[in-house]
Amino acid sequence: MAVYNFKEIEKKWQKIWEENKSFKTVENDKPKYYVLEMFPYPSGKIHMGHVRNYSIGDVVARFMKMRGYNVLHPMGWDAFGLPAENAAIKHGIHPDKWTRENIKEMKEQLKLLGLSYDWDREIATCLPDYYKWTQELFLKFYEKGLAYKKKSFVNWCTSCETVLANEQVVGGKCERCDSVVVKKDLEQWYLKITDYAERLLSDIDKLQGWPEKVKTMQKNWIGKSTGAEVDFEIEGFDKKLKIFTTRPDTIYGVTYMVLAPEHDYVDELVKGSEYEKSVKDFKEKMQLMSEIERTSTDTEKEGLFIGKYAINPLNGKKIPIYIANYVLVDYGTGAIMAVPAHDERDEEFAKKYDLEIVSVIDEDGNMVNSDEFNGLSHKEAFNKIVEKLESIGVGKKTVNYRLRDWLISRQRYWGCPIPIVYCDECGVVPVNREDLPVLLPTDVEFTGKGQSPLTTSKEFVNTSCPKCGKIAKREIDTMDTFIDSSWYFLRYIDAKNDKSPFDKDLVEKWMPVDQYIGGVEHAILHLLYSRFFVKVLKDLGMLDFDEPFNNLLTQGMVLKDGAKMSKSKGNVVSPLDIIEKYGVDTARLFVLFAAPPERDLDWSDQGVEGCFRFINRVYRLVDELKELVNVDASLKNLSKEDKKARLIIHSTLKKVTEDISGRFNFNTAISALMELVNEMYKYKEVESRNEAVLKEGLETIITILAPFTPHIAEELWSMIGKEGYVSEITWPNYDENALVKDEIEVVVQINGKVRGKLNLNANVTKEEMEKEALEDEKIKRLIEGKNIVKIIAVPKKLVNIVVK
Ligand code: ANZ
Ligand code: ZN
Repeated sequence: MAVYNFKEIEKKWQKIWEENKSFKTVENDKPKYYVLEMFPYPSGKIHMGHVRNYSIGDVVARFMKMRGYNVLHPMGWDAFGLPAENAAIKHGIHPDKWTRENIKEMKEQLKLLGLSYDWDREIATCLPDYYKWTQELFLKFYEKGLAYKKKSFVNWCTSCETVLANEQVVGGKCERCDSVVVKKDLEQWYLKITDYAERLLSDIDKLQGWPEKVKTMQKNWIGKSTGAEVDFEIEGFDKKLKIFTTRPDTIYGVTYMVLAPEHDYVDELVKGSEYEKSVKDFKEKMQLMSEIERTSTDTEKEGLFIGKYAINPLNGKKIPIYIANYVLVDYGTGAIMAVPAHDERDEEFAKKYDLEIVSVIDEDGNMVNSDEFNGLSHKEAFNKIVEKLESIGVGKKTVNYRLRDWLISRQRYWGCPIPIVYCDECGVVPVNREDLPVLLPTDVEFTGKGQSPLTTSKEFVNTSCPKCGKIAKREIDTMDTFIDSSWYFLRYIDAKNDKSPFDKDLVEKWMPVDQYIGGVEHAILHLLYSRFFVKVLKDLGMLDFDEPFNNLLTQGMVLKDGAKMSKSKGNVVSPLDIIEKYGVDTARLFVLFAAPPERDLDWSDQGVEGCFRFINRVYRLVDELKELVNVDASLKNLSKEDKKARLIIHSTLKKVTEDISGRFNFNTAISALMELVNEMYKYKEVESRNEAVLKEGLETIITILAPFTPHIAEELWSMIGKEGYVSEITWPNYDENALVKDEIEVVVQINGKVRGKLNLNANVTKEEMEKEALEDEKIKRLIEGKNIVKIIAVPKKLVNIVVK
């Protein structure tokens, strides 16, 4: 008996695919299908999360190819970033070398998975032929006024010694190293994503094929709120204080004002006063606290009076001005009117500092203590008060977004250089196009501290001004790696273009991505930034669509014993070990079978064993019958058993087709396939078995296996003597006729109680059903001597005989 030698089989087919360039995408007239998995950071080793992500994508790609689409399925490397630089600091390996070696290693591992990638389109964001175009895009943003520099308080990781985006600060700590994040005042580059806040928000409605949860996260991140800006006069101060409120209806309840400690006015307001020193101390204290800490509901509200008063523009009331931890400088206007009766944060603060609390809305939601607005519902009052503020020129209705501009400067070496030069005469000057790419120098030192390591390369830093030619200095910060990944899906389409980032017509043809697959951890940033890039590129005339990803699948995690696999927990299962022991087809089958793609998946050694046994079982079945399927046989004169077998074959094909193309229910598709294999084991024992039906069964099993476990599928396909490759056949349609049942089961009831079952011709009429029921021996006995009152027949289901 032949043994399933997965090592040999998998090696053999991977070699054939590679030699034949089986998955190279060439332009043709078939409908296009672009399936994309989020590209990995080249850490050096693949983990189960990768195996799962890429197996899911591979099933989609292989299936859609068999369905007749021209499939684009590329892979590449998100290759800039901190780990490479940390390796340089720790082990003295240059980031470039470290990254290239990791890519090489990981690529070999990915190839072991038998994924249907067009490797000719491979990209790595750290290579000059990629980042040249990242720089080109940066300059386009710059020319459009969408990239700008400003000095501001930024999140500073005390350990990585670099600036972090808001998104990279989690619970007041650095997302990467868990160290405390503080505020630091620095000149930084930003991208003006806030200009696109409204479009990024309203276009979410176009994303029909995205999970609701991801859309909600994006909406909350953009955080639109409608309210008003109101100007308050400050006694003895010539500038007005602008505040943002979502509740202008509560303006009669304002009992104090709060400025963010970093608000521009604060120093001026306390200059030379008795409050100067305490304000300075308070500000210093605030700098050590992260935004999240400051605004957390667990953090005690804290602040101080700064000796000044504001005037309420509607009732002239004099109100004290405070600074406090819970008001942030870069939200709204950085200042608030405090209404302790109707805002919890203000209430907590007012109680602590013994401030007045004035209620302006009663229990029914109607206005009180609000002059002419008394008695209105607070919703009506909202509009009336805004109108009044507008009419007297002290306020207006506004919309505010939580979304901030995207801070992209990193004080790091291993990133895309920002193509900007500083000249004493000309100021900020973009590098000339013909001088791109600005290459990363190699003669740098990695200390891990302070400024970007790029400062240590004299050759890099010192340059001449692109405008006047005099001595000038280069920008030493590099770009956030999220920029690299905001356009990579466009580059795959035209990966070798050396004239521009991509060809417009090709991108028009292939975009949007039909199916994007990746981790939910990218639900906000990467997806938002990619959407932003596409909108800007559209406005630049470089492409002509609004959204990059039509359908999004966020796959669940791979867990072991209920916990995420991690080195620290010591529960990591290495994909390479599994592949060594069982082969990659088993590994793929397990991750696809054990849970639906969106759900978390629990690793189970028995589950893996089970999948391995299943593949063996299929292998033995095909091996036993492989000669038989070549004998001449036809699908004529089928017996009852033959028809039943065909019914199972074709209903499985139908179910699998629907499960894959609908909601990617691979697990239920695979379990249907397992049942089919069982049925074929039974059917082959039937004495009068029909070889044509057997052949159909085997071919169907192998075809269904092809997207899931491609190596064994090809092997079996050749074992049954097929020419060519199963990965290249057209996915068969199921036979409607085979699904038609010859016989149906009809239930017979007497006075509503089930008393028997009849096997009747599938086309039986109501009258025939009644007749058959009354003629059945068992039923006859049961109704003997009784009076038949009524017979009710439900077509093809049931006959109920009512007797007395
Ligand atoms: C008065 C008021 C009364 C407020 C009331 C709320 C309830 P969202 O929905 O998040 O936009 N606020 C404004 N700017 C702030 C800042 N820089 N730091 C901290 N808080 C700030 O919240 C808007 C509300 O948050 C604003 O409306 C303001 O308080 C506060 F019964 O004004 B409100
Ligand atoms: Zn100059």
